[in-house]
Amino acid sequence: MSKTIIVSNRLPLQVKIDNEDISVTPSVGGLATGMKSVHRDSNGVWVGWTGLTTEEIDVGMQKKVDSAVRKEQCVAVDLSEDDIEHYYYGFSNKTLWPLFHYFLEYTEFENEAWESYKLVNEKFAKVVIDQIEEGDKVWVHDYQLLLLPQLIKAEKPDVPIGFFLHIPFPSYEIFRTFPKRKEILEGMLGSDLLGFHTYDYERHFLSSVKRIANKEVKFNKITHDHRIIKVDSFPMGIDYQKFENAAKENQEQSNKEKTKIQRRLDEHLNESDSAKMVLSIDRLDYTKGIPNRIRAFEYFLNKYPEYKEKIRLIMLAVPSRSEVPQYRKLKRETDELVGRINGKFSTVSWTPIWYFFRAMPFENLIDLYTSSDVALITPVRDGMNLVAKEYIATRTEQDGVLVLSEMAGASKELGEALQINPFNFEEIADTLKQALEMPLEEQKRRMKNLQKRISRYTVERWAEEFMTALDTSQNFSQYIEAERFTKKYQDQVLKATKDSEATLLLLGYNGTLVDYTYETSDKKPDQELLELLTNVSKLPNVEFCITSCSQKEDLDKWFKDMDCRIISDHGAFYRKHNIWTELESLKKDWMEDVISVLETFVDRTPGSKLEINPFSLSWYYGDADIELGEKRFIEIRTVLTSLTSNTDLSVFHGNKVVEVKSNKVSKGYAAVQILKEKNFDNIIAIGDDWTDEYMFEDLPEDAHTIKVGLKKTNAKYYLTKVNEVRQFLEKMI
Ligand code: ADQ
Repeated sequence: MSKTIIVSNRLPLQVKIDNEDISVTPSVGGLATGMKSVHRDSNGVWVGWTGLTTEEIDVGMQKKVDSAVRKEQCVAVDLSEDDIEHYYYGFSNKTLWPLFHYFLEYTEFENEAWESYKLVNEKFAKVVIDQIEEGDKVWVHDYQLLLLPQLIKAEKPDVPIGFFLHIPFPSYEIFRTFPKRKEILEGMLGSDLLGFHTYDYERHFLSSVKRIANKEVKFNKITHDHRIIKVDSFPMGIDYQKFENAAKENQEQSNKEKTKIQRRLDEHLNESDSAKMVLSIDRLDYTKGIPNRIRAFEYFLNKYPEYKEKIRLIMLAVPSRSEVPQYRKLKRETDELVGRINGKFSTVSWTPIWYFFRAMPFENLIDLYTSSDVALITPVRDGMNLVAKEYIATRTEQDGVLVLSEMAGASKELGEALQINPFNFEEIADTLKQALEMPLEEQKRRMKNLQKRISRYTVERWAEEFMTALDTSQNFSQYIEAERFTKKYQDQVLKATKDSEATLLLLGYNGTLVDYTYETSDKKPDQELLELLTNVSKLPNVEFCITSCSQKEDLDKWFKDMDCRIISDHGAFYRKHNIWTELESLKKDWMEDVISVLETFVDRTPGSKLEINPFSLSWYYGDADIELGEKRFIEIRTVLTSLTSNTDLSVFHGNKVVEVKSNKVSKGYAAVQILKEKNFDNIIAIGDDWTDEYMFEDLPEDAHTIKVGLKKTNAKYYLTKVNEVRQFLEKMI
């Protein structure tokens, strides 16, 4: 039975070794819940680190740990102290985390950490590859494993790989500053499906893919390495039921059953009718905007002194990454700020901020959520922020107000929350006042809508939608409207060829028989291809013709002694029995006018160039800024279409090229002329570019037409790469 292999830095469990005893406790976090249907319920395997370094596990214990972990459907990747120091605290948390959260001033780049990051990604790849069986899928999580998809794809090209990034993807202007930007993108592009929390991250990623990796991007699809990679947003949700049920139970508890925290919270709320509680919960991380929040709270108390002694900010911060200097600095700063403000405002009976620096058990979290009138969540950057969603789920009476930073991914979905800019203290103070004074009806109206949305799009649903998208990611037929030229179809065409009296085989050249290149001098056929074509030319019932956009002089030189036909220059010239003829006598008097138009575009679009061919003009913008190129392309198309109306000229758009040529020059027209020579009872046409599309269209209905590459086509079938064309010809021989 096929399975999904989930991969994340940490396994969803805690391993403890006490003398000879090993205890393994599964964690109940959001991700583990979301993945349940993919992992626990369907034979899945989770690959990751146990949390114990190899130095912490005695040699004799290693096997026992592995088998204890295995019982939880997990497989451990062994990491040493050194790995954790450089790959985890180093590259992941001192480089990628700050960079992706726009903290350029915190972003360190050290080669040693990068080397360790590569090495650990390779360690993960090895373990994952060992687990892969026929029909399996892989789902990789998060920024610690950005290189992993490509490492797996290189070894297992047919295995569908999904990747989800839990943190923001930064804008191109930030990402471009990073020394290993290309390597990171290449790593991610090993995936078949890439998921982000929001459309903004998706858009930033695609922009970097276009500009840095120079890949073709159409809407949310990237063509890379003979594959189509789909990029989409999947906003992660929470286990809604769990939070809602816990909140309901919490409300039903009698006084005796209440936790200590709950009793203290109640005391505060009972002090006066107007006592209010404002809650913030985060990991202690500089991205969460904690100092800004405290300062904004101070600003609020100064601006609205009537709230003194009535309002309390409960700030819960979970210790996090304290090995990284910036986190220690943040801890000091937070302690000082809380101390200063409490010192400044406290009275005998009131302290404005209650600050807890620790993790809390689940029931205490629920106490806090259900007791707070306002949740004040003000990250300066946050991939999603699940705390905001958890607060909503616990408001069973539909009261309470969420004040949320517009920099959190969650803000895109939570439109009814009061949204603030976390750098604007004035706005935070005023919004906090608005939240505290919001009429109950309005609270309910907003909360109801928020609940409706996040109770529908839960973490389980998130995982399901991602998996469904991954399942269909390799079905290219939906994008290109042709069928894959599988063994079954190949056998049919080969049989038709064998049975035929006379087969005509039309073969494109650059991009069909050799890998596509812009440079003419690099297009020369290799020895292997020459031998292959020589053997094809010896087949008694097959006549083949190379149909190319290249110039006749080049083609003539490359295929000097080959017994084949050639159509050159997009279909302008034809070689048969080594004699060239011009298929149409063509006028060139239009060229001068069009050249002057195209030259103005070359001047205004740095990196673009004009190519003057005997019968056509081409404007290439492959080296221009991608977005400027696309913008100019739209302008040029409009100008040229009006210039060429009522003439026998046509304007075409190819791979970063606009071409103007006479309608009479076409591979389709040329191919039809060959068909007039003789009665071919079997026709096979293989080509990769837009000029071949005319040939596919003009050939008789029963011709076998095959597109090379993943683009929308008029052909019946498609192959993805040159190698597959050569293998097909090999079979024909
Ligand atoms: P985090 O940065 O960890 O996650 P968040 O999404 O808010 O941020 O999740 C925190 C989780 O920890 C919540 O489930 C919360 O209940 C829990 N938690 C917080 N404080 C706690 C405490 N003191 N005690 C116990 N539990 C506590 C990263 C990204 C986010 C993204 C998530 C999921 O940074 O942007 O939303 O992954 O993709």
